[in-house]
Amino acid sequence: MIVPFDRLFVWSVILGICLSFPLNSQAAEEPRKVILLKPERFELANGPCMMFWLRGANGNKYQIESAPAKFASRWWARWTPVDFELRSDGPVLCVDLETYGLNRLEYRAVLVDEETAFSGTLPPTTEMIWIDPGAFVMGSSTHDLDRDDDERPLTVIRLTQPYALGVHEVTQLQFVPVMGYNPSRFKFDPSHPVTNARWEDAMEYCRRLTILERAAGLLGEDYKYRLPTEAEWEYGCRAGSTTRFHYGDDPDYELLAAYAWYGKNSGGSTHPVMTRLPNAWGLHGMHGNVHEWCLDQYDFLPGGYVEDPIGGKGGDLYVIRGGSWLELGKDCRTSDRHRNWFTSYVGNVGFRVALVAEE
Ligand SMILES: [Ca+2]
Ligand SMILES: [Ca+2]
Repeated sequence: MIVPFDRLFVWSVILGICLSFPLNSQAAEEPRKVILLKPERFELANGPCMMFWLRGANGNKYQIESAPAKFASRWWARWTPVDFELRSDGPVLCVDLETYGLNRLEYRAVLVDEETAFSGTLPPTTEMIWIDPGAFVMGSSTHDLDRDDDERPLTVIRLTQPYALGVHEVTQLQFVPVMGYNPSRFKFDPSHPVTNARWEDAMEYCRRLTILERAAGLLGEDYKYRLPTEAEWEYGCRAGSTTRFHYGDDPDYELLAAYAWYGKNSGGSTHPVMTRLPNAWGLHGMHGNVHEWCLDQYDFLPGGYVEDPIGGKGGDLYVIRGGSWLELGKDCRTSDRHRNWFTSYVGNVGFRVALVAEE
């Protein structure tokens, strides 16, 4: 995936300044080429930021990863969800304007070689449901006595582009061929959703699936997989409904067990996908089984009217949705919002993929 340079301004400012400047770099961690970067803290008018210089060959594509130094063992995670391509031999000054208040203290650049970066194989077909553009109200009303504060203010959202969602959560059967390992808490049946996948693992799965399906002629260059935004997730879950669950309000949670594996009926584990009733658009597991990572950083709902939102000034907390085998019924409601450190491995969190047009 080659991303236009200016695309990165969404996440940060990358300035191409060709100056001679000392660079702390070393080759390590074969087969991935890794350049450890030496960040420096600078004070800007609106707060501190981190800067570092990257030297590489013109045309090389790098993924910048960061780690919170507070962890003894580094938890490298993507700084940006996109790769960027050097347009000169560098050095290039990279500025992380979003670091203040966050834990991104160490940085490295990993050379992206899409031909050899991984040895994954095509997983079983990912069945997708296409969803037309449309508008809906995100959040919950005062009629919902179990609503949490972060489900308001109600926000009118219009999704302007068609997209598709996986019919079910990504299973271990799908995850393992692509990623080469199974992180799941419950491994006794590969038709269970994958769990213990970090946010960046889910993002990497989407990136690899895109490459694999394109190489096999199953996916055009103009489409890609990624995590759904929180708005895409809730719109898909609602399937036109305005009630607490996609099948109705269910005030006493009497019907939930027919649609969801959750704390009251799961027996303390995940279950094979598509073994509860789907919503009106044919999506399974939108309530329960595993929480699902979204693309967005966690933040409060903006209120008002928003088009195609991608939430996000919440730092390293990312949105998970839908409840899980572990939760109470209230935590499986359509509008209920959860969050997790994007570096965390959790036994009740998985994901489903979205398919969207390449920008
Ligand atoms: Ca789910
Ligand atoms: Ca909540």
